[in-house]
Amino acid sequence: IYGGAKTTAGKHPWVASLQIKTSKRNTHICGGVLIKACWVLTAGHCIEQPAENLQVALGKQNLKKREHQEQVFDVEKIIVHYKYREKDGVPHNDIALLKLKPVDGHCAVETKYVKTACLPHFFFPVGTDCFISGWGMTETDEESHQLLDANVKLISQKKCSAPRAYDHILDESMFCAGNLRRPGADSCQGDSGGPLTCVENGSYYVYGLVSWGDGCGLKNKPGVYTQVTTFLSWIKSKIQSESRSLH
Ligand code: 4AZ
Repeated sequence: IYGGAKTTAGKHPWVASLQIKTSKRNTHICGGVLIKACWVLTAGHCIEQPAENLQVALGKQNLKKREHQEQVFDVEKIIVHYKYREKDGVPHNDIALLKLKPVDGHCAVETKYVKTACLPHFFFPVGTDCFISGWGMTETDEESHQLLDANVKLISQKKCSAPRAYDHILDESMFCAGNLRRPGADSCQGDSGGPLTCVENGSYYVYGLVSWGDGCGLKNKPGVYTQVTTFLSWIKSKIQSESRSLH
């Protein structure tokens, strides 16, 4: 996160760290967001490993420490969207579901530090102030051990498709957030798959997933996010069919 600040514990309890398990230590590769006890949303481009090599850590603040509030799960199944593809270096339909492997019959247990975010069943207006959070690159050119967050504003598709911004690149699976004129806060490498949340009536909605952008924190090049509303029926059908089937 560029232009961010260290979060207080429990401020973004749906944020997940997607990690590769290695013999030495686990390495954070992407963010994610808890939407149901056994289900985490992330970006399609985050999935380059088989499920056996991945784990999901919930309730984390400092990635370099073992924390009493953390809940760590193996991944039982990966479902990358059937229309996910990378074209000219740009990810389209950049979304995937991770099914967590239950421990003693249950996945995430709700605590002050681990909670689900709501799925958005409506659109937030352009200009809405929303949050981004993650452990990705900062303006000092290093990944953060501490979870950082920042505020970004939703930008219209028309403004973000202007020649000086992302001329003709955006489709309905994407939207931009940030500030075109005065860039400050932005997501960056390592934040991918993590949530952009917007608040309505005190509830936090996962409105976007960190997807891509031309650099980080650059003028006229805001962060681009996966539009979660576009994938609501896909998300619900996948979770339902998985929960219905017996294994
Ligand atoms: C990346 O490389 C990336 N500034 C993620 C987000 C943004 C740029 C790059 C947005 O994963």
